[in-house]
Amino acid sequence: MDAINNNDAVDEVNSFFESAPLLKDANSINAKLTQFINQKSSLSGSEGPKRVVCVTSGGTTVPLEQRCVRYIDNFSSGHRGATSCEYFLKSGYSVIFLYRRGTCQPYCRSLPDDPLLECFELTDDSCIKVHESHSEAVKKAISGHHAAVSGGFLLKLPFTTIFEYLQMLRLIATSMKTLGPSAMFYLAAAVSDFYVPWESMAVHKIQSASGPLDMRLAQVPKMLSVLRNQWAPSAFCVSFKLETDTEILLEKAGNALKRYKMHAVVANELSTRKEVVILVTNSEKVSVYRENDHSDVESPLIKLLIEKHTSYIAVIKE
Ligand code: 9Z3
Repeated sequence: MDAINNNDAVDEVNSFFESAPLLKDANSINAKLTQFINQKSSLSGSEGPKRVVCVTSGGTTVPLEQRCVRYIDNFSSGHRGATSCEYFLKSGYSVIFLYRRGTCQPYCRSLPDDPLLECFELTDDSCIKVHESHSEAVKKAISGHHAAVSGGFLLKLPFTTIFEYLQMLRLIATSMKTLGPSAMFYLAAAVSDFYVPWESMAVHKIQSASGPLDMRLAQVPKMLSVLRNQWAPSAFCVSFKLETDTEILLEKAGNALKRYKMHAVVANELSTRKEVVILVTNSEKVSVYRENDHSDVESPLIKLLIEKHTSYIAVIKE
């Protein structure tokens, strides 16, 4: 029975990819990934290749028209992903940051919403100068970002739609397979559960004169099992579970852990997500709090996850 279910799941995944619009720039994305990962594989230490984490961040969109005017969106500011990326980098990990275009970026958290217009000003002789009140934040953003990118520790890859996200995740995961247990997936992106299959999608803008819109959404196949079983079977995998109803949060997180064979699931509730998360593993459920109102919950969370990743690598090596 399990084998039949598994085959069905694989068929659904294959048909999702076969019918998805082709990923633009797939060749250049692949080239960037190969270069980034080869560099890490060649830098092997006593525990194996250098550690690399793929952090996903932001929400995926579901287009309603092929020449898209309207789309359904998933909530995520990208704050969790961007903040986590900084903590992983600080701990010596290299990061592939798969993020939704326009969402929060690593090292930019303390900049205002419109940094270009608010942080900079024109001097009398038409030069550009950093506004005094933002100068510390701008210096921190530039130096942090520059050190990570030019040092070859951070690769940023943007997506918008569910089609782009899943195709890119597959490219990343299959490239990271060579890293074995040194690879980690930290899947904080808010991924659409439902979508309009490309072949049944209206080509042009849907006309409002046709009256109320009746639309059937198909279920996005569960890619977590494919990631675990096929794309990168030795990688350490952490997924996120978001609910607005605390009553069902832990049960859902536990189900995801078992069903998709995750190594850990981070359970969070929408309104308290910046203050507390619950780390669910096979052996325990640990509440992780931020230290105070000015600190990040991602700091203790990433520390804990890195400890678990270390034990995981040690066990696999035995
Ligand atoms: C999360 O739960 C993230 O922690 C948040 C972060 C999206 C809440 P922000 O970006 O928020 O800082 O504003 N991400 C996963 C959400 C999700 O869609 N999970 C799926 C689910 O819950 C599993 S992949 O079913």
